[in-house]
Amino acid sequence: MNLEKPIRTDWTMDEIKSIYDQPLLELVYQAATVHRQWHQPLQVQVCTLLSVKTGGCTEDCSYCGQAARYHTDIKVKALMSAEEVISCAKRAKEAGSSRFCMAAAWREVRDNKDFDRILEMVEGVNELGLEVCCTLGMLTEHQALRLQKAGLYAYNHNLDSSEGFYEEIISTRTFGDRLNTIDNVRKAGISICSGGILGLGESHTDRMAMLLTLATMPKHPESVPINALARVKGTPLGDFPKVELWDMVRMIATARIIMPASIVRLSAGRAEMEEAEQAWCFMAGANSVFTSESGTLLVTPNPGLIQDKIMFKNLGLKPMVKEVRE
Ligand code: SAM
Ligand code: DTB
Ligand code: SF4
Repeated sequence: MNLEKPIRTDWTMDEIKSIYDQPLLELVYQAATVHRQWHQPLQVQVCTLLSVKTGGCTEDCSYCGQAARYHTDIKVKALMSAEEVISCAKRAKEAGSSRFCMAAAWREVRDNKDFDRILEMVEGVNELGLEVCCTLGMLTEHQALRLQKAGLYAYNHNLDSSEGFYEEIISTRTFGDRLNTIDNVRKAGISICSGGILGLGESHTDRMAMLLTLATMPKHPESVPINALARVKGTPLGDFPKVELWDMVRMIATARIIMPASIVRLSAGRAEMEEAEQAWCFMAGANSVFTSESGTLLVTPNPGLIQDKIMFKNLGLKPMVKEVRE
């Protein structure tokens, strides 16, 4: 904990704008300075991501290859068995991950056998001594509590974009639904992982507005994933332009400055980034990445374990052993 400067939850749009709009190198320098006041800058949290249920989702998120209504090449895969998932988590731990995130292509959690199986997975992964995370769609307060009791450490639920832009990309749920689930997760005492995606056609103001929502929550999300749109053929955004590196750097740096204690994760987009480009993101304050055994994120490519090992060595980075919790 940095005692000199408190964590602020009263940021204004004007203040965020004056940080975000700075000349890039000045912004990166400031972010790198804040990063060093709050974190060990050479430690990067490695979070293994596993898609435990893939595709066939009823939502219409226009960026997502797993939405059933778009014609993509993605193969639908039923919910994995708890044994399979737990042995994957074991291998992730051996390979240096400290967090294991299980993702399901669901709109929301239902109180059925599948949820019981998820709870079994959470228990098993928790017993391995890993920080267990899930991202399963919307949750009620009661479901969040059941997950917490099973040993869930964190829940990923992204805002994705600004409130104003939200309905341009998703019509089957609202921004308010997202906030409601985040509230339910918070009430259950689970750590929050929430961020968004760049490259959906949003403006810089939308990006800042999303950061404002995150940074003015009563407590900042403990992790903030910043994703670049992973373009999936067949989705409405499949042929959108690639997100510029400097846009990712600007977003990461601003997030680092306004949410200094949070883990900022360089999430989707790494497959299309050179090592030197990723290094800019780490310099700007990113201190977490997603990895996976399969070399895919959920359904799109991601650097493999070996490639990341080489990058860590080249940049002098070390996998974070465990997140320091306030
Ligand atoms: N179905 C649940 C939900 O939407 O909350 C959990 C899984 S969903 C794949 C988790 C997050 O992945 C989404 O909220 C979104 O931020 C991100 N995501 C999905 N597709 C993406 C893409 N093509 N590019 C970048 N991020 C993406
Ligand atoms: C997050 O912020 N990014 C991850 C995770 N949370 C679950 C997912 C990114 C998905 C990228 C596209 C895909 O592979 O489906
Ligand atoms: Fe479904 Fe999640 Fe993809 Fe939206 S982002 S379509 S809710 S899997």
